[in-house]
Amino acid sequence: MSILKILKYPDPRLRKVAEKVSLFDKSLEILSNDMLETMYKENGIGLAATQVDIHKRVVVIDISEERDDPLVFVNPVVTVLDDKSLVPCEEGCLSVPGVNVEVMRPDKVKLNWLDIRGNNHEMHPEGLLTVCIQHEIDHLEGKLIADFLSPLKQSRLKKKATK
Ligand code: GNR
Ligand code: NI
Repeated sequence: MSILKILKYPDPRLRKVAEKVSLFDKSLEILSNDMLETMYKENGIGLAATQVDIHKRVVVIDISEERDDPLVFVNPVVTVLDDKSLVPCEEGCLSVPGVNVEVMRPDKVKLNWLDIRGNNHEMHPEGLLTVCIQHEIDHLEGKLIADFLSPLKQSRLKKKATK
């Protein structure tokens, strides 16, 4: 297994839109294991392939207290079931160190994904998993929590990150 390098804001590679996975081979298993190892080393609760400069729709998450419940989501899709039910969360990001941003996200969603063998799954996530999977899918679309800040705070953050 290997630790991968995490891209940091404002690296333009974080803005690429990731491509769907269509090949369920050994390299996908290696990528997801390397992403999990990298996430654990950095004490994150999630990581999107985009953050390690791999532009494929692969996400890993572990929201357990014991850090012993690794989850892998390939081609994850969230469908909002009730667009009026929003929850606030103070979100951090390994690619945007030093900031926490309060983001409002839909709370009632359906999640569809494939596992590393290419089998379909569906669930109705709850709590932190609902927030985290949406944060990770944002990465796959090239979106960052910095984008939720006011223009003034964004320019201050960019100055700080590039000086
Ligand atoms: O470690 C992380 N914590 C976190 C907290 C609240 C909402 C989302 C997250 S994800 C983040 C790791 C990360 O940057 N994933 O892309
Ligand atoms: Ni992030």
